Amino acid sequence: MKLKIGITCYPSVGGSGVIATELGKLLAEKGHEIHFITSSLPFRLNKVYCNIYYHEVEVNHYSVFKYPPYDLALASKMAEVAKREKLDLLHVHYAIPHAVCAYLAKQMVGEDLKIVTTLHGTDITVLGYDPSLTNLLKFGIEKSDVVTAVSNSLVAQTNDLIEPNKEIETIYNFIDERIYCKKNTLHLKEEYGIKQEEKVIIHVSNFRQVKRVPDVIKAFQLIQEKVPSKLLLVGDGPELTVVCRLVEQLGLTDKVLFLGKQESVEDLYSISDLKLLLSEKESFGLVLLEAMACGVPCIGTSIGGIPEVISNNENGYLCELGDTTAVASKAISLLSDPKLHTLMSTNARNTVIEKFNSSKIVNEYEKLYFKIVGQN
Ligand code: GMT
Repeated sequence: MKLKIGITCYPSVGGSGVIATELGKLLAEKGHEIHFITSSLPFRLNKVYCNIYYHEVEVNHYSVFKYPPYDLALASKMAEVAKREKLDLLHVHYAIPHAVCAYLAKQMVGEDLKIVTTLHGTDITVLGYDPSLTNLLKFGIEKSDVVTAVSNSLVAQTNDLIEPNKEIETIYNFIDERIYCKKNTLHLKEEYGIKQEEKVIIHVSNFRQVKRVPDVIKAFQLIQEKVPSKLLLVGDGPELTVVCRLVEQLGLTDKVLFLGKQESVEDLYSISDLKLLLSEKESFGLVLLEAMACGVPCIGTSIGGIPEVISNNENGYLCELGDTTAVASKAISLLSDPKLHTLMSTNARNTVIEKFNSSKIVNEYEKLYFKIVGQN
């Protein structure tokens, strides 16, 4: 049986937008009809798929309203599309506002419209601490037919913080293994002025405070004293100026390359030897999977869902938050031992193929959908 699925996410917000879009694309490849109901075209939806439709949520700016009513416009669009296209379900990413909007749409359309909500972290780890929103968050979760979260750690955190009267199931994130794999992009090293014998360390994020990018710089300072290397910083965000200043203060300007936002990060991972993700909050760390799929071992903090992705000493290393000396020491031994590096690199790719296999994860979502629409 083929399903008609509405998908709502923040189309331009990092990992959650990526997962929602990639899931839609893979479900469409399996023959389902996908309707994205979002404020703009999801940024990974970059080619024509005959069974993927995009419905833009438009918010009119009436001078009488101080705030444009995005949430209501979204709920209304969800209801309109669900009714016209006879959707079986809405799969929304983020409880607030998307699950609440979906519930409103369901009230308008009827009980047959099912709601699947996926929690990605920021909704819980930020909004969950705002007492004015906790009850709404709980409501959105409880009114969904099925709720999933991207790691066991996020399930536990949601249960602790929100105490919803609803079971939350873990469905891990995934990447498209056909796109994320090691490519021959060695020419990029030369183009960036990196010597072939220099090691490349990479960090990719949206430079929010929680990503602790200054820790990446501090660890790199220690690493480059022992191992000839360059650091690639990919992404942009509020902390960028702080990071630039720190790089200058530490005299690392020649060794740190600020690449800004990049589309084909797999090309950059293909010239990288190590990835650092030293966040203080991270429900999963999708960028780890992207790197690991390209055979790049990672060092991460033992925070949130990161230990569910990095197995210490097997496909990378885990360090305590803020312990940049430990990060550097692990990095130096890994980068100085080619045999160990090859082993970790193979293990990293295998972890993605085995534990986070995209067809396996998409099947898990599909199974849930069939269950709630009554087709076991
Ligand atoms: O990390 C961010 O700032 C973006 C955020 C998002 O909403 O896209 O990422 C969250 O969802 C990703 C996809 O599930 C996870 O891989 C990230 O770990 C998670 N971020 C946080 O928990 C801080």
